[in-house]
Amino acid sequence: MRHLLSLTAASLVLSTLVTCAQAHVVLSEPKAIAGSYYKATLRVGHGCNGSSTHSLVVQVPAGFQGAKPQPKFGWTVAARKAKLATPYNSHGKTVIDDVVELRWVAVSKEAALPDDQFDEFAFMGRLPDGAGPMWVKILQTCESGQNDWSEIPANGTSTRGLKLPAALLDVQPAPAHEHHH
Ligand SMILES: [Cu+2]
Repeated sequence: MRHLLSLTAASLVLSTLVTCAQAHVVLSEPKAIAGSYYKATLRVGHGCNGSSTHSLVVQVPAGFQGAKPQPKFGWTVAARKAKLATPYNSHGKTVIDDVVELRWVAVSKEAALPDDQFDEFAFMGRLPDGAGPMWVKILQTCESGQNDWSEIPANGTSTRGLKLPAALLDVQPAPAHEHHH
């Protein structure tokens, strides 16, 4: 009986940990094709140690072009532009500054996202032509405390063992297409 009880307790702790890892701030579509238009949906699975989320500041990763946020009822959204280190070409024009940061803020205490609920915050844009991992850093601020989702593994893309990993987007090579002459 004693054994059974402690086993149950252990599996409860384990399932809490697993739930949390899956409930970080993650992209609901973590894979996309290079050069495509992509809707990035950030899923916020929990608050900060039980406290409600009232703002989210998202660093648009370098190479993600023309980021445009989806408005959200109950939240203000703002986009900040900056000069790009690497300008890019879009529809025959050179883009030298672009959106680098998006910020959602709950308009009231009531609009904040409770810890026991989840929600999604989305933006769209064009992915670069080159494949590879893209990391989206997010600062989640709560009524009390904050989570800085900005850890990136030293190598590879496994976030195992990281406490506050950035959200990973796996940009995959575009399939070779037929040439029409
Ligand atoms: Cu978590």
